[in-house]
Amino acid sequence: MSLAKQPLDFQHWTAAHLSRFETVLGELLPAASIAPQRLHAAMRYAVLDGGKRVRPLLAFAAAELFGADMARADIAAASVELIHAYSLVHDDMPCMDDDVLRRGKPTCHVQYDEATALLVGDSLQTLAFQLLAEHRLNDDAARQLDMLKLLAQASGSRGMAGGQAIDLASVGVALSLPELELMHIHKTGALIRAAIVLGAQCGNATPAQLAQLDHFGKCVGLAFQVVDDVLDTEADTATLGKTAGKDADHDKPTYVSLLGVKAAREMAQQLHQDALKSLDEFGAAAQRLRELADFIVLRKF
Ligand code: GRG
Repeated sequence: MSLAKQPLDFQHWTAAHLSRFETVLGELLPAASIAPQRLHAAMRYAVLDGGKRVRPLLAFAAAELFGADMARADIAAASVELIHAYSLVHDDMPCMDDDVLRRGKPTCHVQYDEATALLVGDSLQTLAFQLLAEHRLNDDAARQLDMLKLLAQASGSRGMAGGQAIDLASVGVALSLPELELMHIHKTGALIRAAIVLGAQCGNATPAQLAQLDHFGKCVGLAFQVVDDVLDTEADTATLGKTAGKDADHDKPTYVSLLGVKAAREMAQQLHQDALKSLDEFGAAAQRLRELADFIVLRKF
C-alpha cells in the first residue's frame, strides 16, 4: 500500500466507526421525550454530535486487534465516552473551570442551568457503569468484572477525578515536571488507557498483551495532554471549539509553561516514539493504533 493512500484508509475507517457509534450512543442515551425530559435532553446535548471521539476510536482499534465483536466494543467505547462527557460537563461548571464554550457550542450549564449540568454529569457516569453491567462484553464473567473495576478505578479518586483534584489545587503553584506528569497521568491519561484496555478486553488479549497496550495507552495519554497544552497556546478558539489560552489565563502549570513550546513538542515526539515501540510485537495488526497515535500527536484541534 502506498503511503499516500494510508491517510485516506484511516479516514474511511474512522468515519465508518464514528457514524455507527453515533447511532449507538443515540440509542443508549434515554430519549428526550422520556421524563425527566429536560435532564435527558441535556444528557443528549452533552454527548451527541461533538468531540473528536479519540477514546472510542482507541477502544475500536484495540478491539479489532483481538478480533472482538464490534457490538461489544461499542458498549465498552460508549461507557468510556459517557465518563469523558460527564467530566467535561462538570469541568466547565463555575465551581471548576467556569467555561462557556465546549465542542463549539455553549457549555451544558450555560445552555441549561447549573443544577441540570450537575445531574447530567451524575447521570452519564452512572449510565456508563450500567452499560458495563448490563451488556455481555466478554464470555468470561470474571473478565467482564475486571472491566467494570478498571473503568471505576480510572474514573475515580485514584484516576481522573483525583487528577482533577490535583489540577484544582495546582493553580498558581510551580509544579515540577514529575508532579505535572503525575497530575496528567491521572486526569487525562487514566481514561485513555482504560479505553484501550477495555477495547482489548472485549476480545481475548492475554495479561501480557494487556500490559503492553496499557503502556501504549500511558504514552499516548501523556502525549495527548502535552499536545493539548501546546494547542492551548497556539490554536484559536474557533479551531479548538473551546476557549483557547485558558491555562495561562488561569495561571495553571502546563508542559508549555514548564518547558516552553519547543521542548513540549519534543516531549510529545518522544512519547510518540515510545508509544509506537510498545506496539512492535503486534506487527501490522496494530496499524490502526499506530495511526491513532499519529493523529493524537499531529492533530491541530
Ligand atoms: C470533573 C471529575 C472531573 C474531571 C475533569 C477531563 C477533565 C477532568 C477535564 C477536562 C479539561 C481539560 C481541558 C483536560 C485536558 C485534556 C482533555 C481531557 C481535553 C478534552 O478531551 P478531548 O480533546 O475532548 O478528547 P473532545 O471534546 O474532543 O471529546
